[in-house]
Amino acid sequence: MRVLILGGDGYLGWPTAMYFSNRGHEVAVVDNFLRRQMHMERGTDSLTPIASLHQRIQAWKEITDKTITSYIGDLSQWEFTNQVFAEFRPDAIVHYGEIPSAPYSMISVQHAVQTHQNNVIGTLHVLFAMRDHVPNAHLIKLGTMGEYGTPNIDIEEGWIEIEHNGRKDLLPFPKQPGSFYHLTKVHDSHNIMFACRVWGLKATDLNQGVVYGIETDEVNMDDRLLTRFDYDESFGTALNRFCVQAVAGIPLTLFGKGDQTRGYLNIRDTIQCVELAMLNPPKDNRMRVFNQFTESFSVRDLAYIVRDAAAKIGIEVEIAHYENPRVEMEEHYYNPTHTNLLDLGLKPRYLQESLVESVIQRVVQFKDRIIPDAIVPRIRWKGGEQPNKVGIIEMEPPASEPTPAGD
Ligand code: NAD
Ligand code: USQ
Repeated sequence: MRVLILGGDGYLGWPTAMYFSNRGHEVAVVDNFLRRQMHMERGTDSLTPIASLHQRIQAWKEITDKTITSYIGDLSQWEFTNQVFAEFRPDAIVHYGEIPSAPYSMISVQHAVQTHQNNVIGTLHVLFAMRDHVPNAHLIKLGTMGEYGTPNIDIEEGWIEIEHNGRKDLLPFPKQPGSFYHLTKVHDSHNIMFACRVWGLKATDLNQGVVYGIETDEVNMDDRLLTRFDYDESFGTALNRFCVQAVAGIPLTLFGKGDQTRGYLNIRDTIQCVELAMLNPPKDNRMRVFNQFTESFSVRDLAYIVRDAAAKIGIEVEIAHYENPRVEMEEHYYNPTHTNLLDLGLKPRYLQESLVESVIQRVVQFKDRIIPDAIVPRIRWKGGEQPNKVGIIEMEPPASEPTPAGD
C-alpha cells in the first residue's frame, strides 16, 4: 500500500514509518518540525538524542536499502497539503501530525489558539485533500481517550445507543475533554464524522490512551533510528517523567491525590493497532471509532510501579504529592470499552513486562542529558505559568499499596 504518515518525524510517526517501510509498503512522511521548534521555545529537549529527519531517512536507506520519501511542510497550509496528496496519492493516511500536549495548550491564549489552528485546520485540509484526490483512501486518525473525559458511566467506543422519549438512535458518545488540546481532538472527530457522512470518506478515529516505551524492532536496529523520549512538563507524560525523575533522584511528581486513571499502551501496540486498522478498513461511511489502549492505571499506580522497577536495578525512589496544577477529577469512575481492536486480533503487551528493560535502562543510558529545570511543573490550568515550583503537599500514604487496575 501507499502509506502517507503525517507527523512522520514525531515520537510515534517515525517508528511507524520504519515499521511499514520494513513490511514492503511504499511510505512517505510529512512533517514541519513543529515539535522540535516547540522544544526550542520551552528550553527543553528529548532525552534520547534524535537524528534529523534527513539523517534518519539516510540511515534507514543504508541499513535496509529501503526508501522513505519526505515532504517537509505545514499541513495547516492548504497549498502544501493539497500538493502532497495530489503527488503521493496514498491508499492509507496515518494522521499523527498535530500538537499533542495538554499543558502546552493551557499556557496562554496564544498557545491555545496555535494548538487549535494547527490541529483543526490541518485535519480539515487533510479531509478536503482526500475528497479531491483520493476519495477511496482510508484515514487513520489519532484521537485520544481524553476526548471522553471521566464520566460517571461506562465509556463506549465512539457511539452510544440512546433511548429518549420512546425513540432510539446510535449517537456520538458525549465528550467532556480536559484541556484545549483535548478539545481539538473532539473538533477533529466532528469534522471527520461530517466528511464521512457527506463525502463518503472512510475513516477510523483511534481514541488512544497514553503511550509508553521507546523501543521497536526498527528503532533497535541503530541509534541513528532512535525515536524521541520527552520528560518535560509540556511533552513528557507522567510515566516518562516518573522514569526520568527516578534516575535523576527527584521525588516523583504525583499531582494531587493521584487516583486520576487513564488508559495506557506500549508503542509497539500503537503500531500494531494502526496496522490492524489499516488492513481492515471500515465497511461503510460511518466514522469508525476504536478505543486504543490495553490497560488502565491511576497515576499513583504508575508511581509505585516505577518505584518498584527502579528498586530492582538499585535505584531508590521517593514519591511526592504535588498541588495539582490541572483542573481534573482526582477520584472518579473509569471503565471504557476497548474490544474492537481485540476483536481484530490485537495481542497486547503489558506495562510491567517491559518497563524496567526498555525504559528505565534507556533513561540511565542518557542520564547526562537530563535537564532538571524541565521537570518542574509550572503550567497551571487556571492561568498562565508560575515561575516557582508548585509546592509539595503532605498527604497520607495509601493504606495498602495499590495493585494496578489492569484488565
Ligand atoms: P509528536 O509531537 O512527537 O508527533 C507529531 C508530529 O507532527 C511532530 O513531529 C510534529 O512536528 C508534526 N506536526 C505537528 N503539526 C504539524 C503540521 N501542522 N504540519 C506538519 N507536521 C506537523 O507526537 P506523538 O506523541 O507522536 O503523537 C502523535 C499523535 O498521536 C498526536 O496527534 C497525538 O495527539 C496523538 N496521541 C499521542 C499519545 C501519546 O501518548 N504519545 C496518546 C494519544 C494520542
Ligand atoms: N500527572 C501527574 N504528574 C505529572 C504529570 C502528569 O500526576 O508529572 C497526571 C496528570 O495530572 C493527569 C495524568 O497524570 O491526571 C496524565 O497526564 P499525562 O501528562 O501523562 O498525559 P495527558 O496530559 O493526558 O496527555 C497524554 C499525551 C496526549 C494524549 C493523552 C492520552 O501527551 O497526547 O492525548 O495522554 S489521554 O490521557 O488518554 O487523553
